[in-house]
Amino acid sequence: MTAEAPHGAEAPPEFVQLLTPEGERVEHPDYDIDLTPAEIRGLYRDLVLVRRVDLEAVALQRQGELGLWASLLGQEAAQIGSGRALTDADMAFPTYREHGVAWCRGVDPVNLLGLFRGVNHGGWDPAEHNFHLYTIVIGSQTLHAVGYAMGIQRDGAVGEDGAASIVYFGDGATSQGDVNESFIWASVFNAPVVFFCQNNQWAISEPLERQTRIPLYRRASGFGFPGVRVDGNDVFACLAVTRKALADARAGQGPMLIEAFTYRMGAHTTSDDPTRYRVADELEAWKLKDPIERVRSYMFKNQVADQDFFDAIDAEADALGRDVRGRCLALPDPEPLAIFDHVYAEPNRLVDAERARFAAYLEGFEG
Ligand SMILES: Cc1ncc(C[n+]2csc(CCOP(=O)(O)OP(=O)(O)O)c2C)c(N)n1
Ligand SMILES: [Mg+2]
Repeated sequence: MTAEAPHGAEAPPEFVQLLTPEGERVEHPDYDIDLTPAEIRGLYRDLVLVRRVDLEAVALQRQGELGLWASLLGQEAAQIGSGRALTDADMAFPTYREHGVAWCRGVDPVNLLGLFRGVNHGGWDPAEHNFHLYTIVIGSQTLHAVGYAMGIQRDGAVGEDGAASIVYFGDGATSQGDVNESFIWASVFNAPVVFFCQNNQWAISEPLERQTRIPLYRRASGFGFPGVRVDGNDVFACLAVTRKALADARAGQGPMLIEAFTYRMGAHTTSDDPTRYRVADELEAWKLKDPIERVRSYMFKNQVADQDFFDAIDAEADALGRDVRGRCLALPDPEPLAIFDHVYAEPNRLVDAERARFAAYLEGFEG
């Protein structure tokens, strides 16, 4: 340890990896997983298709068709691996970047685009997909997820056939009070919740070293529950670790923090220009750890798929891109008064008054 090394940073971070960037399968004593060739092909398909939807969304924003888009580029494995670990009964709480998890929950990508086009106010029914609405207020969804998990506990929906909640947040979010408070509640109530932190190294232009002096997963021990760092660009490892954390949570073993160590390969959002604050070398180094390439090379080397399969997936991705684009452009503009719908489940006097005032204002344009 040098004089400059931060306290608590003595031990090298542990890192669960099952597939190297070169596509070599490696063993892990705690988190191994047996995947059939069909399951591996399914994961590869998911990764490619969500990347394609994301690419189309960025292009649509650049063409003025979306107001904004937060790209998931580089984070596909973290999202597909964890998303495919969920059962139908589990509940997921996303940020604004979890398009891959939304895909796993069966949310139509056009609904996501509609939100960023400003023509829907969330677009999907959280109860139908067990996937909550996107959350822009950094970290707030961690409290919602813990509250939901405590509800699961009180409903007695525990055990093998029970449910757990999982909440997604970024490295920057770990500095929020909400996230730290949610850790405390989860810990002392032993709530069935998995904290899934995608450490993509950046919070807009703030680098990881402005959030923490110790690896993020080690924060969990101070709150009294386990934490683990997983290779966030390794879809097998993300699946294995999340599956175990969810099973433990359902079985009554309480919360777990998973730090998926990954990289935001694109801009923070389409409003951001990362060349202003990070060097090109960094991106080049992470390109070598691409989450899709390693699965592809593993599949090739192990005859899990042939060229026809890869060609078919590429064709499917192109067709999906075209379909999503077409349906996005065809989305109708909403009724102006629809913004007041679904604010509360029950009638609300304040919202009713605002609706009436806005309706009167709109009538001023008629005739
Ligand atoms: C409470 C709150 N503060 C600030 C912001 C502005 N903001 C939007 S995204 C962001 C950075 C989040 O970084 P991180 O948690 O690492 O997630 P990432 O975008 O990298 O996925 C900030 C500060 C916000 N949306 N909410
Ligand atoms: Mg981040």
